[in-house]
Amino acid sequence: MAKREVHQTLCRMCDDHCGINVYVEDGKVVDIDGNKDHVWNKGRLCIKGRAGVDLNNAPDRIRKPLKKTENGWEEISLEQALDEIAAKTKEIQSKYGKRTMSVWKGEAIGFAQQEENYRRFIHAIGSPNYFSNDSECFVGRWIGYSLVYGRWGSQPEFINSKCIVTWGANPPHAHPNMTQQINHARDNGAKLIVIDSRLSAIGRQADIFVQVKPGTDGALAWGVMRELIENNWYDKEFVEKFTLGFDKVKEYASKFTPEYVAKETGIEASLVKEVAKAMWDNAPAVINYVGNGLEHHENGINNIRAVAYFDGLLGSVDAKGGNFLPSGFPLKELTLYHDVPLIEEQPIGRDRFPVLYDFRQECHTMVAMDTILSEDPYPLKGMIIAGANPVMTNPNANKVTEALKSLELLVVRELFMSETAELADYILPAASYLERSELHGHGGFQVIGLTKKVVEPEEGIQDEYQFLHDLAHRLGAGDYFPWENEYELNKWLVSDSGVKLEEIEAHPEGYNYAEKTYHKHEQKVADGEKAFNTPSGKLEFASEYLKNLGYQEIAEYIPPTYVTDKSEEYPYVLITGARKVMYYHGRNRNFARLKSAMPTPEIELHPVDAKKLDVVDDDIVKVTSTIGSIEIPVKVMHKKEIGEGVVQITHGWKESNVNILTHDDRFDPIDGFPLMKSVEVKIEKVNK
Ligand SMILES: Nc1nc2c(c(=O)[nH]1)N[C@H]1C(S)=C(S)[C@@H](COP(=O)(O)OP(=O)(O)OC[C@H]3O[C@@H](n4cnc5c(=O)[nH]c(N)nc54)[C@H](O)[C@@H]3O)O[C@H]1N2
Ligand SMILES: Nc1nc2c(c(=O)[nH]1)N[C@H]1C(S)=C(S)[C@@H](COP(=O)(O)OP(=O)(O)OC[C@H]3O[C@@H](n4cnc5c(=O)[nH]c(N)nc54)[C@H](O)[C@@H]3O)O[C@H]1N2
Ligand code: SF4
Ligand SMILES: [Mo]
Repeated sequence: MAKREVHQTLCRMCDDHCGINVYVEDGKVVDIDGNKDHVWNKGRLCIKGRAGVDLNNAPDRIRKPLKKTENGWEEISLEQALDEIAAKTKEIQSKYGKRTMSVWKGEAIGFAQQEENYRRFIHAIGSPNYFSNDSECFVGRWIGYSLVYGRWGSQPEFINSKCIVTWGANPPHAHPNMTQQINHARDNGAKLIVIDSRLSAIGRQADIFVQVKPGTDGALAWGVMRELIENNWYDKEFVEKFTLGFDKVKEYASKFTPEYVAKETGIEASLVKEVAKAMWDNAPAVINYVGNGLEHHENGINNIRAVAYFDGLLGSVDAKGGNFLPSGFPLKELTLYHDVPLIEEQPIGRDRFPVLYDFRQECHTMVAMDTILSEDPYPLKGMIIAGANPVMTNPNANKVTEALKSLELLVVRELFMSETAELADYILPAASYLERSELHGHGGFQVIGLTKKVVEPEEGIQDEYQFLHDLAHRLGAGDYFPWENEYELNKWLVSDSGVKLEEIEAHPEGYNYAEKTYHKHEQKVADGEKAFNTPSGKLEFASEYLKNLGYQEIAEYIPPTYVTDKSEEYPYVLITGARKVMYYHGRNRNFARLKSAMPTPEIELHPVDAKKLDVVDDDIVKVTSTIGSIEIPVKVMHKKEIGEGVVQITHGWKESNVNILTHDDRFDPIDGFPLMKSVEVKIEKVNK
């Protein structure tokens, strides 16, 4: 009988990094279950967790480097692939300039060390052009919160909270183990308020469910603020000591009467006060948690900023049971922004969306495709994509395909033949998360952990670090990649922290690096430091920085275009991307055990709309926006689940790619996030 080994590591089928036990026999992953000791998931896994076995052993996994030839894909050796990619990169850089090469990292390789590796690499070879999925992911929230108090309130302390308010978030599908923490808080008496355009899984459990029309959350937030201020339900001491611009908030909020909010958002007027009262009764142990639902709108950032204001009014920022601000683990800096800023090389999108670049130092994916196609302000000729599938995940998918096809060099690092990989000149087989090793923190618990390499990848398959190391050495930038392998890099990363990598490794349940302390702003002021990491050092209701750039100084509410400029031709409002627990963007449809749970795409429709369109479940409709059409099966919802005139399609389906309909030229003006929710569409029955 084969000997069975158990390795304790972290799951990376999503970015939540649950603790797992991986069972290995004869060098092969045979099973995965939950690590009961891990601080985050306490032994629980979601349905994707065990499917890590399927991912690693998938029969359709790409195992050899592939080169596109006139006769289709040809298998080549890794050496040949790296040599040819290096030669082509040199050719492009000498012909058009160094900045015409770029990299694009995707969700599948995460947000920490792999992201920094790619930033380091592209700067090391003289180009500023680092793109990532982040310019359509959490960065809208990150910037919205950072503008207000210098950090993103992403580590809510559910367990001690007395009132949890979710805005456009869907934890049971998107963050299953976070949902357990919310449930524990409720067992301890916490109130749950859910604000969503659909009656989602968490909405069903809520004490108060508020069904807003898409893109109108800002009106509700201002309405709730008005109640708080008019009733004197706010933390005067905090506002006085730590905030800037309260008078402007007070004045602007006064317009948002419950009746006006009801008209804007489509909710009952009485709910506005109910929400405000629940917040005040439980302050400061109140969490306002913002999800993806407030991004992907033309007014996203200001709606998010408006929600972030609650942390100031209620004093919940860094409060026990509020939005906790963790102290990060002191990793060494892997990026080269201090040494090689490359600003003079005009990072793509920086002039168009300076706020995104200021805050994130990354180029904008919404500008990438136009730059490739127009060569304005300069050509972009080569791209290395790792862990992303923009053909399925970026707006205006037809344009994405056209642009990526026109590159002189497209390298895609993948496990599977994705829609984007199909367009590549070279596909390099990438190590799965079970075949590489990286550091990951759980800020809310102040712990750090190491995902371990539990099996060796087959020959020809490389982890991201090894690939960048080998390519950089071929391109004369080897000095920037001195570590022999990823493990050595990890050792270097922790070398200033006072903690050894081995020590972190010995704590698969999470290595606790710091005790939690609250209200750190108070201590900072006592120490003569700035209370918050904003230009003024205060929690900024009013932002001089934004004002100077020509944006609204306070988070003004701008109604969505589908309301202000109602279209007769495109009468429905499409929201996209509501997560389904078994899928991950375009991923996992090749795993039978996951696909059986939801075998086809679907458009969620209100029963009245279904009647109007004369359709029932599984009928096919054609959905058309101003830029494209798709066909998709119908799912008729209960009348309470979705608003009349509102429809929802989850992205990631090849046969009905909703991003053919979404817009890359309509965006939030502050961060440039694309319009992928509140998209105007028309719907017709397809007679088959
Ligand atoms: N299974 C699975 N999990 C995932 C992912 C995945 O693809 N699959 N993706 C991961 C990633 S990268 C991210 S960024 C997170 C996202 O995590 P979440 O934001 O928590 O998840 P979403 O499903 O995007 O939730 C968006 C919710 O907003 C609602 N909504 C849409 N428009 C509006 C609006 O205008 N106002 C309000 N109030 N609600 C609105 C939708 O109905 C939906 O319930 O999920 C992560 N987790
Ligand atoms: N319409 C619409 N579109 C959306 C959204 C929405 O709400 N609505 N949400 C957006 C959001 S929040 C995000 S984050 C983006 C995500 O968009 P992307 O970053 O493009 O993410 P995925 O589609 O998951 O692509 C990941 C690819 O990496 C591959 N992969 C898996 N594991 C590994 C690995 O270990 N290494 C490597 N090299 N590759 C691997 C997978 O096979 C997959 O093809 O999508 C966005 N797109
Ligand atoms: S929530 Fe699921 S997919 Fe995400 S890390 Fe945990 S088990 Fe893995
Ligand atoms: Mo995301």
